[in-house]
Amino acid sequence: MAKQVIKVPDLGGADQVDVIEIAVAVGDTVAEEDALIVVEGDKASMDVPAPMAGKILSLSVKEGDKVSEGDVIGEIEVVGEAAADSAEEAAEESKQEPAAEAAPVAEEAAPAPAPAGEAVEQEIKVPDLGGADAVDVIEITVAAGDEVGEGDSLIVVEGDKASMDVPSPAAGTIVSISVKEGDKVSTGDVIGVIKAQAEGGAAAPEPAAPAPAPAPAPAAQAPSAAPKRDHQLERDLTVSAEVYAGPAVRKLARELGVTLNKVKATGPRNRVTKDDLHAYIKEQVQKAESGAVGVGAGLPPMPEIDFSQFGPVNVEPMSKIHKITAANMSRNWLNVPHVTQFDDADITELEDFRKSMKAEAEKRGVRLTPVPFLLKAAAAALRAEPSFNVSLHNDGEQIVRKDYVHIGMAVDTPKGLMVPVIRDVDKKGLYELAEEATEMALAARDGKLKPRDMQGACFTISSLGAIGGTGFTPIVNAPEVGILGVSKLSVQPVWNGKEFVPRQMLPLALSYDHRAVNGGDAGRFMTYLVNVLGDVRRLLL
Ligand code: CAO
Repeated sequence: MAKQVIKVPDLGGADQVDVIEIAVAVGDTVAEEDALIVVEGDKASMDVPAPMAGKILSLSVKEGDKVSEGDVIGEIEVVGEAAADSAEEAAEESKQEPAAEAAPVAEEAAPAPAPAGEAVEQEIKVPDLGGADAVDVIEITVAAGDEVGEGDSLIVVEGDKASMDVPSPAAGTIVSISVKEGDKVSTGDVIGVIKAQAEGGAAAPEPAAPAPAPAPAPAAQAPSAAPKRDHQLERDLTVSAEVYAGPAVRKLARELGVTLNKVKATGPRNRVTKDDLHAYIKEQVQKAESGAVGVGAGLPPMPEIDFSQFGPVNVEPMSKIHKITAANMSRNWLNVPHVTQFDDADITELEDFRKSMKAEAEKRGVRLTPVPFLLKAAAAALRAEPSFNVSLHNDGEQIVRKDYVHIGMAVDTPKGLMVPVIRDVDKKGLYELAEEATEMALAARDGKLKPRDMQGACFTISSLGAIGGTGFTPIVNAPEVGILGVSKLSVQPVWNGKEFVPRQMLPLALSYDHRAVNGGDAGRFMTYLVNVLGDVRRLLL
């Protein structure tokens, strides 16, 4: 019998990946493509499949090891001619047995395991179709004389809602297939005969499950071929109904967390094959490893550009915060359907008041900038318009209504953007908010914020007023409902009904998650906010 070393296949560019699972043991008999070990790179995991059907002779890796493409992970012994020959002989012998003796066994109980090497002819039956009846045979995947492994697909049937494989009940040689494409079959129908190779009794046919309906084909004279995975097959009939794939492929897809309808099918009648699944995983690993933008979003990856061809450049690593911000921005931009509403708040009186209070604030050691007023006004608006103080639940089917008002404040730091959260803003006074905003901004710039200091906000304020600009469209910091972008205050001529008067106008841009709230909710929130900023006495109401 021929031996062959098993090597790690092309990992799609990944290197030194972790062995996270050993799926077989020495002595196991496997079919070609069966998963032997599972390896995991930084961002994805994949099976290392058996290069051929055979018996595992040795495994030279263990969980936790690191492997690369081409590394030897073990040896497999090909089940060669010799085995097939002895199976033939055994089959001849078994044919001498009177068929009548086997019949009652098939109806009542499991047959005794056949001695090692003995081949038994058995009928192959359509397994439980999970309630479907008279389904179409859409594909014949084997022919008489073919060697198959247990569980290998023999024919593919298709009901109203899905297609499924009829798997081989045992490893062995196909003697005949008695159906053809276009035929209709039901649970229990005989579709062919297999000469099953029993190995030391281990691969003996499964106990005969009582068929739900009598088989219309000739009465069973050999042990029933009912496969052992009926429950699995039932489930397979109901999942991803639009995708054509066999149970083995579906199982692998589930294990790998792959949504089958994303995989490009190359099999007959557009069926997803194991190779398709591996190709898909390989592509994803490649994309993930290369850090390509657009993974999973169906977007074409960004082209790789060598900027030095245009002029001198200096390429430096991004800070950790910058990388996290970039990932969050992409996630939020792609997941949240944004709408941005604009308005200008007339804060002439607010500014007069703020300036009149500055000296007093300074005596208390507090800087009274517009930010604490914005925090207080936004908190009042969230309380006044509770339909805006919400988040979309993770399941996309529920709305979370909040009875607290925590507001995030975007802070520009040398290491990147940080958003500390000020809690219970509605319950705090202006001085307290001014103090806390200053402390939080300092902590952010000194890198002293704890994870909890940046969690739990209902809403965020991003003020670029001290920097400049007339407006910008901020990105919602999901799962928060919205974000207020504040630009630079400027004096504008405003018509008061009789004349134009100079007023200090603050440009506001409110971006919100249109899945969680509608334009009406956002419009009412913004109008309330603008009115409160226009007359801060309203905060007392
Ligand atoms: N228009 C005009 N002037 C404004 C203003 C506005 N909208 N907002 C603030 N100012 C003034 C302040 O009043 C202050 O002047 P005075 O000292 O004379 O009062 C001056 O600008 C500087 O303010 P500041 O920046 O020190 O403090 P702040 O309270 O306005 O802002 C903070 C604090 C933390 C929000 C701010 O420092 C910051 O980091 N902003 C950047 C936020 C950011 O990066 N957003 C983008 C996120 S999305 O990419």
